Amino acid sequence: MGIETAISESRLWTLLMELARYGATPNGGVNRQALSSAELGARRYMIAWAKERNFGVTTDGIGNIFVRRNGTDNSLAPVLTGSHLDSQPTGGKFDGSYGVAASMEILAALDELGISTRRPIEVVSWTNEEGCRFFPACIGSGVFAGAFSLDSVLPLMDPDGIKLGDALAATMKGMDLDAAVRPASKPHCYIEAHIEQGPLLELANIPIGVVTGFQGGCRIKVEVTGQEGHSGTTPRRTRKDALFSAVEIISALKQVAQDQDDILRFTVGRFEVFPGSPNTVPGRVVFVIDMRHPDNTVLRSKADEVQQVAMASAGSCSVDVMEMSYRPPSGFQPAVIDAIRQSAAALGVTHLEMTSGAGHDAVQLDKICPTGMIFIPCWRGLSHNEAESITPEASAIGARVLARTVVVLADR
Ligand code: HGY
Ligand code: MN
Ligand code: MN
Repeated sequence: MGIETAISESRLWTLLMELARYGATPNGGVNRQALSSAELGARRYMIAWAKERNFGVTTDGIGNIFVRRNGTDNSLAPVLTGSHLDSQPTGGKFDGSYGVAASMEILAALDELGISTRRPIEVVSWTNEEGCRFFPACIGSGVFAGAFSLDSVLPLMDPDGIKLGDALAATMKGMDLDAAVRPASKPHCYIEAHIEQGPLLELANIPIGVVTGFQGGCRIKVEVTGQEGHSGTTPRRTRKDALFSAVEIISALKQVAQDQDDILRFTVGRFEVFPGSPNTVPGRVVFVIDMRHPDNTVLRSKADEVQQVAMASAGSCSVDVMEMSYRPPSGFQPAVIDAIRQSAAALGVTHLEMTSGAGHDAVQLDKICPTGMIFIPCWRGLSHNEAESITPEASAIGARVLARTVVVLADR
């Protein structure tokens, strides 16, 4: 009997709704930011769920959670699957938590059927995937993959000046896993199931996306400096209004980002005005650009253009442009994505090959082991929005393809 037969749509939906209670917002979404008390609630739920079923639970120095189901040969590297529990401030119930819940459902289904796998299987929840509270994104998976050192991320601060190290210490205390440190070992492979966060699968009416790679992305911080002044007395001709200059810069950059084929993704999601008093001319404005494109040459040249355009549009203010992160487009190795394709075919499920517009922890894992992703459709492609939604049926189809893929790889 194939593992997919024991994947329960209702049990998985219940798990998703249980996780959605942590950080639930009145508009039906979640505010479960990394290392917050709301996220700790979801972490503790996941740990309790695992312990009730006698799975091993460990953590590491950055607070990633690993739930382990042993195989017949535990000397072998595990198959790792999962995603993240942290969310955007006005996030949806399924971004990240779908991949964690679907992976947990696989362990439950394996136990229900009494199936043993050769390799151990580990379900992971990564710390700080979103990168909105603590920048950069994917810190937990990045430390695990060796892209960031733990020492370099602990001093990072959130917008309120809280250190990542301090928030992590509170979360570690709350998880009560001090004695359960995961022994350092590379996974055999990593598979992540995630909602598409875009419209393609729903538009094509196809239930499964086989993710072949990622578009590139960069974050650029722009600081505009003018001169604070009295709003009632400072004449226009002597003003150095940082807000007006920032608006000029963003309007000019919007033109630069206006590509004909609507492939470039250009967003200014954070915009801060200082001192923020209605009767003081703004002396400083800081905003962050998130820009993405599947072609590295285009992305690189657009990122370079930001500097030139900002200087040219700053008027009487000065401007400082800092490239905070740059990640070129990448593609997955064939091993895992071939296994996903074969699982979808074996289950008679149509799939669409696609690159991911969003970043995911899989980008980090791809650096250390064969990696792949499975997408499921979400309503109108909406995500990073409280109205984010999926159907129980779509959720189960994704979990069945994930389950078959995980078991096939765990028996290799
Ligand atoms: O920003 C991203 O692409 C991811 O959803 N955190
Ligand atoms: Mn996500
Ligand atoms: Mn996200």
